[in-house]
Amino acid sequence: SELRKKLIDAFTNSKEEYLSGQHLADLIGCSRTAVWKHIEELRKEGFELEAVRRKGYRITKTPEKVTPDEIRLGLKTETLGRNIHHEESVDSTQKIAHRLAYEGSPEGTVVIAEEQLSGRGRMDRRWHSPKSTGVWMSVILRPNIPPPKAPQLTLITAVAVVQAIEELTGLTPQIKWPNDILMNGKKVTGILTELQADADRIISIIIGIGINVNQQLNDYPDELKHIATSLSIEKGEKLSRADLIKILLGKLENLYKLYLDKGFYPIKLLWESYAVSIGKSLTARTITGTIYGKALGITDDGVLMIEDSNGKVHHVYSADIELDS
Ligand code: BTX
Repeated sequence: SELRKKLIDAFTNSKEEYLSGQHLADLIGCSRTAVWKHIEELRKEGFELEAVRRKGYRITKTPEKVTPDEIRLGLKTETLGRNIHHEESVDSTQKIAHRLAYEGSPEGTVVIAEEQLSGRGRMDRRWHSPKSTGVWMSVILRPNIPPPKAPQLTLITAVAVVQAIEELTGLTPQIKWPNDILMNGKKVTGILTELQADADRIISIIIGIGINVNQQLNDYPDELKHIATSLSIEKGEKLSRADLIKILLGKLENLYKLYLDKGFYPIKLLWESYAVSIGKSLTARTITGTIYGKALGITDDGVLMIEDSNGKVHHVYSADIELDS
């Protein structure tokens, strides 16, 4: 609202000095009760305010937002993130990115939301995306590749996310084929790759990336508490989502260029160096059935190879993987 904007401006101009309720009321032209109400609203939005008798209010902490300005500041990419849509609350950033792609938004367009009300995973599963704690982002790419190669983009993105997390935290996550990124065996990131394509040509690829950044264990619903983690839980400190996004867009752009230039092979080597599943016994649930066996690796196209107990090698294009313990 207009009053809220004036209130924020007043605090911005006060440069951390205390502002009394009466002074604020005069500045923004409302009653002291109204000032108090707006201050309560700010607290609900994530601001922390200190109130000291006879002195007034002071903002001690702002909610960490990822505004386009904050992301563009210092961004080193040529195309990725040059066009940013930032939303407060959406169903799913994928939905918005699909519409933008359809309407012709350029390659590198990024949709970021503070919160997703129905963030989605693969096969209509849900992705828990609480307010201002994670990176909920969709990236539009328009590679000139045939549709069957699209899953490679998931693997490229996984490598980019791992490299970005490494740079930001100094910790190295692991990749579980095809799209899970794990720290200490728990999921810190999910990747969802979707397509708009003709029979023989990709029109656009929408890459959805969900990274848990500042959630604490109690922020997760019970069913996720033992399978999910966040960068903050692993690192033991709060981290900047804007920095993570900037680093990630840089890594993704570099790997994407490498891929368009040299093909999937160099990506495959990087991917394998982070993969947790290679050489392990696992269960793969696919649409056509369940395969038990040992993961041999991925093909040059990014397809998972599993050897079953009869020595038969299965090529798996899409599945849920459970590592046998
Ligand atoms: P997935 O199908 O591999 O994983 C979904 C499963 O992961 C859920 O069934 C649940 O068990 C678990 N899960 C849900 N939320 C979380 C979470 N926050 N942390 C860890 N585990 C969780 C993975 O699908 C792909 C997720 C992509 C999310 C991005 S966010 C931006 C974009 N917009 C959108 O709607 N989806 C993508």
